[in-house]
Amino acid sequence: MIGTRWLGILFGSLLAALGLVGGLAGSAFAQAKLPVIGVPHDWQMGFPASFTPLQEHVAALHDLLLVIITLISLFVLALLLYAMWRFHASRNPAPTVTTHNTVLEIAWTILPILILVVIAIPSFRLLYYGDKAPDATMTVKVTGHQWYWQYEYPDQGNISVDSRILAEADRAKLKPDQPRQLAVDEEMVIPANTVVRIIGTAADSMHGWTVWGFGIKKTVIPGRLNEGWIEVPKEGIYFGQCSQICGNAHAYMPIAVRVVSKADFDKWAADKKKAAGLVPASSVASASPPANR
Ligand SMILES: [Cu+2]
Repeated sequence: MIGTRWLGILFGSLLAALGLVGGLAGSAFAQAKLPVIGVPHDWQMGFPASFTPLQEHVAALHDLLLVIITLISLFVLALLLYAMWRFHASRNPAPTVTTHNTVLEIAWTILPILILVVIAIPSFRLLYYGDKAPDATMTVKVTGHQWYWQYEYPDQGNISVDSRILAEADRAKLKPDQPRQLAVDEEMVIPANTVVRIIGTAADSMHGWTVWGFGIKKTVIPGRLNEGWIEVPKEGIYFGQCSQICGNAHAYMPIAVRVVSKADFDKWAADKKKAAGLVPASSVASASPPANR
């Protein structure tokens, strides 16, 4: 017979297990016109669609945890209802004085441990999977500023792009198919099907470089470099927002990523290099002055 005190202990340990579960879970315009892919839609529930392998793994772990959490919650609910019914004063006028049950106590210690191990294995695997990309093809350095983003490309001659939100009138004129408050003047441009290492830092306050559906949410911190990676198979335009309260224009530093073919990326990078005066002077005699320097 399960006493109410034991139920209290059981409930407490299950709540602790749930807390741990929660802690571990927790979680273009171009040469050719690109589709706007990574935007929220009306009546969406759950995660955004997965656009990178990393986000697919995040969604899979979330689904596993959801099943485990649901089963635990239903089990606890059933125990509570049973205890309320079975041990009601009218049905149980003389309460038992039993205080220990060794088998039960071992069971409610061992079972939560096993559940946590089952959760910890895929959780840690995912943490390390998203942590670093040893085989990255290229690197983009993301710097958060108050209040815009800067993208530098050390593998492309250190070209640099400042990315600022478009005023609504400009967006309607220049990028009407992109959502207001998310369209920027210059997107971060990366090639599709390429492992891109993201290193992030900040110039002033902390910012958060987060793109929905990419599975990446990097808090960028002045004086530090944080690393992550993305690989986006599908060409298109994706959006995100700063996810670290960083000051009074925090809401106005959206992130836009333009994923293009490798050929288009090379062309874009070459144009940027030329504009920044990063190719031999003889071949750019008529180049305009550096745009971003
Ligand atoms: Cu910010």
